[in-house]
Amino acid sequence: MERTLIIVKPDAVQRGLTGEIIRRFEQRGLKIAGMKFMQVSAALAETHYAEHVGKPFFEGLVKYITSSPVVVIALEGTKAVEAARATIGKTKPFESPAGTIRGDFGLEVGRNLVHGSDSVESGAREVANFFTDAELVSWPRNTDPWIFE
Ligand code: DAT
Ligand code: MG
Repeated sequence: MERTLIIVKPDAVQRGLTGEIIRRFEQRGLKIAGMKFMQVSAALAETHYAEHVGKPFFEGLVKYITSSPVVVIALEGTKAVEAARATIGKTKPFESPAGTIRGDFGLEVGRNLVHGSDSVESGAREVANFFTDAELVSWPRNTDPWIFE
């Protein structure tokens, strides 16, 4: 099943929004396949954000994501990537509509609370960057038949 990597970023963890953010994905029907609380190293941050190397905000982005612990979650479900991105909102919180995570809790692009993979390929790659196979669980959820047709 399609997977996406979610990161509850340092600002969201520090602000006590971890539960609220996970709740929104869980309520949507997305299923947790892996989850952990961790400190992201500079090396892992650079791998994760490799597509942004050389951009003016790259250094600040690595500093932000490594500044304090995060919660990383592998989510799966029908159209998991697109569904999670819609729940997250736009890259810039001030442009993000109310009802999205970034639109409800953020203002600035450098404090945008949560990461979600941007394509099916990125989802698979990013989940593998953060989780070993042994950390990912395939499990029958009792509500699956009521969420997945
Ligand atoms: P997203 O996180 O919505 O997938 P992205 O992949 O384009 O956005 O960029 C990754 C992160 O980099 C983003 O969450 C915040 C930061 N960023 C992106 N564009 C930026 C900009 N113009 N100025 C400052 N930070 C930016
Ligand atoms: Mg992105």
